[in-house]
Amino acid sequence: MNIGIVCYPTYGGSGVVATELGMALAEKGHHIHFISYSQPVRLRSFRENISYHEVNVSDYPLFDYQPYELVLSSKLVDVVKYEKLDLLHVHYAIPHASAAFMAQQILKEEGIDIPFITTLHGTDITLVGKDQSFEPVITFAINKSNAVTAVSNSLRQDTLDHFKVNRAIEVIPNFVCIEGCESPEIDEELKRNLAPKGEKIIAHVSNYRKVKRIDDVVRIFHSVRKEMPAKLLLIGDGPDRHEAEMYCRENGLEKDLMVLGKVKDTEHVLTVADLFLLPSEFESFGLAALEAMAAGVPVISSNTGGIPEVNKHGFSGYLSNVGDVEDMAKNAIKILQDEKLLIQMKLQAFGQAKKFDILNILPQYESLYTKVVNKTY
Ligand code: GMT
Repeated sequence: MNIGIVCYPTYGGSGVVATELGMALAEKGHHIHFISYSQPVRLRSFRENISYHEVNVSDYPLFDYQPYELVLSSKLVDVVKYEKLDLLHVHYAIPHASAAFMAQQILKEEGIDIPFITTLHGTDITLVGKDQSFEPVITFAINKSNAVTAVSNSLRQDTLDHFKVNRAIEVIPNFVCIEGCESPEIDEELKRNLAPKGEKIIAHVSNYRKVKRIDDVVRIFHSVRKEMPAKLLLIGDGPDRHEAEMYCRENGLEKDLMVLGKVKDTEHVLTVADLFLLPSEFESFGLAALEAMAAGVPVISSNTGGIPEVNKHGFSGYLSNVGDVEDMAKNAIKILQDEKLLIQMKLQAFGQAKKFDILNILPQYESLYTKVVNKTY
């Protein structure tokens, strides 16, 4: 199949999922066209069957805000026509779903029929989506998509609760590559560099926005640090990261804080961690937690949104109510203080991640693509 994938190119989960999906489909022989305003960060190298089409928004002084959605729609028209696409798969509703609908209508005038699938990822529905100024367009674009998927049951339900949806929404969960992918070895040298005295390593990966509750991350770490030698690895970047650094300085924890920023090989770095923290206010899925589990790292998380579908309490980690830093710290200390439990939880976290192996998820997308293209959906 000749498939156009529209996504955000950044470190956010939706862009990661879209890129990994496209790369896996290309490996299976599909022709994949990534369409975005910049090359997706996870698209590490160009391989057979993959091309990238950049959406260029020129900086015209008349506009205070450049009309990205219109430029994207025009680009979609162009790519569908000249690359003879069978299907568009857009990740994140805003503004990708409405841009795809616009392109579809333009192409219809020219006798070209292009179906599009919208995958809802989370903040497009739960945060931004609930902003009334977006609501009519999102509702319309969801209802007009040829198929809609959500990354968890929780997100599917949220969409039904908050929008006037008059169509089916399928759940196709996010995934990681385990079988058939090189499983990253624990980098002992990196571990020694980061924790020279064998300190326990606690990791967090995010875009450091309010919803991630970075304050809770450092407070949990502070409580653990009172009980044992430990290091905190902060991976990724965003507005609240500075606050975390300030907290650590003010509380004498700066020597135990490692700020790694936007590393490209997160899965490699995660292998050195003993525990992963995800105390978010909301997560439709929690891809960061799944990636940690795939690296054999147990997860201390909140129990919000789709996280309980990924992290299993007492098995792959522990879940607590949002903001219950005390409970999260207690659970973290429990795992880290008991070597036997830690080893068992590491194995179980990996076992739980295996359920989301791309081998199980990819056929679900392929089957949906076939049905949508053959109009049997
Ligand atoms: O978490 C973010 O802030 C980024 C956002 C995105 O769209 O890139 O993530 C959302 O999609 C991910 C991939 O499906 C999910 O794993 C995240 O849980 C979801 N984030 C939220 O719901 C806050």
